[in-house]
Amino acid sequence: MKTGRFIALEGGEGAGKSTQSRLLAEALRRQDLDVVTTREPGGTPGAEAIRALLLSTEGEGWHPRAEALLFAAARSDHVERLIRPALAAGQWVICDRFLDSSRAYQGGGGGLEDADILTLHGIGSQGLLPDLTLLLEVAPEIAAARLAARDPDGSDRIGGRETSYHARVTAAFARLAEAEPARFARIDSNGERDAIHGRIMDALAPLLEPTR
Ligand code: Z5A
Repeated sequence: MKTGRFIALEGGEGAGKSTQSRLLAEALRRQDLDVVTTREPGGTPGAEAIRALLLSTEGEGWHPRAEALLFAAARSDHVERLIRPALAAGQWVICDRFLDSSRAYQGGGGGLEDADILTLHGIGSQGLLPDLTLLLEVAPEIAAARLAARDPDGSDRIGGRETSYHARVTAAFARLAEAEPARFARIDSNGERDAIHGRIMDALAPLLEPTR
């Protein structure tokens, strides 16, 4: 039986995670692998309901600690009801954002302790980690141009935060990847979609070998 793998894509807004998730899933399916694509926050009905609470621009928004708890609760439902069953069935799970987004946004951006976010992940999701996390890194002005073209009417509650918040998020992602180079592949995500996809397939090659 083929072994399921868990791949997460991380990075700031406009890095191209959704685009590259789609291209990756198509490429893996061409290799006859059974692939599930999903996203965070979301992926199950319960987690999608929490997503609406988190990203709505109505009301005063959440305190950073409440926000972290909501992301962890959404992730818990997603892991229990979708990710673990898919992996157990031998499927490849490609997830647009996972735990490291909480560490970068609620930790780096929001000022929460990394250890507290990991504790929440231990409680909610029994500490599940991806086999590989692809960190898509793009110059801020390129990401901004992509988003301006896609979302001329503005962003959601978290995307719309000030530039300094997003700079802290970017720095936190880089720190996480530097601290755990075996768990992360850093992908230069400037340039053409197909060239970026090629870099991702190169990074994934070691995981693909044993499944053939
Ligand atoms: N969040 C959090 O705070 N804590 C957590 O634990 C989690 C999430 C899990 C979710 O927003 C928000 O929740 C997010 C982090 C926070 N907020 N922020 N910032 P979301 O799911 O709505 O959005 P996103 O995750 O930030 O993704 P995005 O804005 O859709 O960006 P993307 O997926 O990385 O990019 P894309 O959709 O693939 O591409 C953006 C546009 O650029 C699109 O029009 C593409 O066609 C275009 N594109 C993509 N690649 C290229 C290239 N190579 N060249 C030219 N154009 C391109």
